[in-house]
Amino acid sequence: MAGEQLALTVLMGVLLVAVAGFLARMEDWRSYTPLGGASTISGSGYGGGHAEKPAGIVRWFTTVDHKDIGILYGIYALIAFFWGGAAVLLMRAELAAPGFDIMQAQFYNSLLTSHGITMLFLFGTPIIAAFSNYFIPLLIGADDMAFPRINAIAFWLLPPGAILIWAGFFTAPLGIGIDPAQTSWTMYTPLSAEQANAGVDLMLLGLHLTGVSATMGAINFIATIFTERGDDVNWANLDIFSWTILTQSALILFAFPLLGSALIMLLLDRNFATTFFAVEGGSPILWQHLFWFFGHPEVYILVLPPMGLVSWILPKFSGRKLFGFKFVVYSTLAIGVLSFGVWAHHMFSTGIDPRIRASFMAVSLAIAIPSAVKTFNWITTMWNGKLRLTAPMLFCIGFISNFVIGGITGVFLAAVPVDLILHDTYYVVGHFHYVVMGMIAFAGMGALYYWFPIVTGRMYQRKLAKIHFWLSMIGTNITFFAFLVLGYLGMPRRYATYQFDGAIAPLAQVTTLHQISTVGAFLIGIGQLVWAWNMVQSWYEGPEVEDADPWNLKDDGMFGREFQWFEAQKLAADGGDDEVAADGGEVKTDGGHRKAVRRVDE
Ligand code: HEM
Ligand SMILES: [Cu+2]
Repeated sequence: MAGEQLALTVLMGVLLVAVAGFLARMEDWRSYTPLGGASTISGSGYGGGHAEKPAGIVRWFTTVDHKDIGILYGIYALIAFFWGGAAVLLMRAELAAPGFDIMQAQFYNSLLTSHGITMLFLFGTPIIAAFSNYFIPLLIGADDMAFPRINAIAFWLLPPGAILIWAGFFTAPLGIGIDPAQTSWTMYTPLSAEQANAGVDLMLLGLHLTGVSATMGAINFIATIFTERGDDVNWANLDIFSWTILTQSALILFAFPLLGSALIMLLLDRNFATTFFAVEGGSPILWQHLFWFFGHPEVYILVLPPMGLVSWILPKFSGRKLFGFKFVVYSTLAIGVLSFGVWAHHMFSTGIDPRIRASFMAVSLAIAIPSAVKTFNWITTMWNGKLRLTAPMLFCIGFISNFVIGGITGVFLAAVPVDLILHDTYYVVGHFHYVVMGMIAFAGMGALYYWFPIVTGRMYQRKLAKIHFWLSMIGTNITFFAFLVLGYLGMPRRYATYQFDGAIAPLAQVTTLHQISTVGAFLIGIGQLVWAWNMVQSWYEGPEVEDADPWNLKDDGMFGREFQWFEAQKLAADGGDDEVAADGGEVKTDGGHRKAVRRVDE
């Protein structure tokens, strides 16, 4: 035994020395300065002159360039999206018939848990970070984030986080007793405290890492937006997307450390016999308070930036400026503040004092006001506009119409008497899926299409993009409208099977609605396959974008700063002198001086 350990230690030592040796021998790794990476003070990088990025895989592992990190976030989020999507298609297949047909309850529960956690923490937050990392510096005229290296570290905390969160699925087949967690995404105690399975601990640790990552990112965005704006960007003309990211970052700063603390308490309860959440001597309801004080702001952490994306993209294809810009900003801030005052609307049925319930109901209803302000501003922006139904615009319009259903169902739930009937039914699941799928994923897709030319220099296949939109839109509404109806029929959420007493609930109808919803889910899935094919094919072979204004935004005076940057980049590329361009030569675009930074390796 001791001999084995000694051998293992020696082996690890040799491995470490080998890695250190490899790093030391890597060409120039110390002097590697990615473009704009260190420009916060001098604006021209350090180490004298430019250095080219390393090629291939080393570039992606060492980059601190905000654009590269944005792409990394995007790829990571999309891998998670497919994982979460695969999990849910299995679940929907199981629910197409009432009994246990293709899996057992344990596996269903672990898919349910993985789906929720993955979509919210590994897809939702990172897909937003993908856009904010890539585009915020371009939109505010900064060379990079305020802390480029912290930016890279924040991203690199995520892959280990995902591996820990998913670990149970990889270790279950090994038969070593570490199974996927079955706690659902809310991790309610006492269930989550008492499930004796190390997979739960791994998941909690992984979640903790993603929270640290999000907090680091938020601090970076706040610092960037406060200190790195170009000379001509002030608070009054800061773009709407940056405003929503600034608000989101503030919410993250208050919410995620709280989740982190609650997770630690849960880990202590599980492993060190503390009793924070114990039924005797502690309180399971305490978990719900802590979780939802984080959890409700989290839903706005997820939805505010997509609202910002729509507020930015929708006017471009309406040929008009965003209507009531100031009010869109104010409503963003109002939602941000209010979102910390409504957490107990997730706990109406836990038996809290009716007077407290009433006040939480009032604040929850109040959130509908700034939400409606935004909706009316979007509609007014389109009113009498010159609408162009490109793929990004279709996704924006789909976003708004899904928000109407998602928001109004939320208002119903915020009313205590209604909630007491519908709580923990499929109605709640329908409500928040209209928001998370119908809004967050839709805005993400719209922005992906809108900025595809900037990121890849190519255009996507427009026809496939429209097919993608219609499959997603129809699929989303079939799937989640069926959920709302299922909720009214009394179908409880989180169940792997359903067998009602015919006198209480009509089993035949419930089964039909589940089947409808399963068909809808598969439509969404097919849509995403079309999208994946379009992205990959167009990235390699799509027609190159010749004009820096692929959307003809100049005609309407809507040529945004990120496209100005794109134009400057193209001009510098056509000018032929790579060295100068790579070093950040000054190029004048309409407005002010901006750095022409170009990726030298492309
Ligand atoms: C007008 C705005 C909204 C109101 C009034 C509202 C209200 C509510 C209420 C009262 C519940 C609790 C229902 C229950 O469990 O019985 C709920 C659940 C939920 N809402 Fe909303 N909501 C709104 C917008 C949003 C948005 C924008 C998101 C997401 C970005 C969202 C995501 C969720 C989620 C994830 C749940 C379920 C949590 C769970 O139990 O697993 N909601 N909403
Ligand atoms: Cu809430």
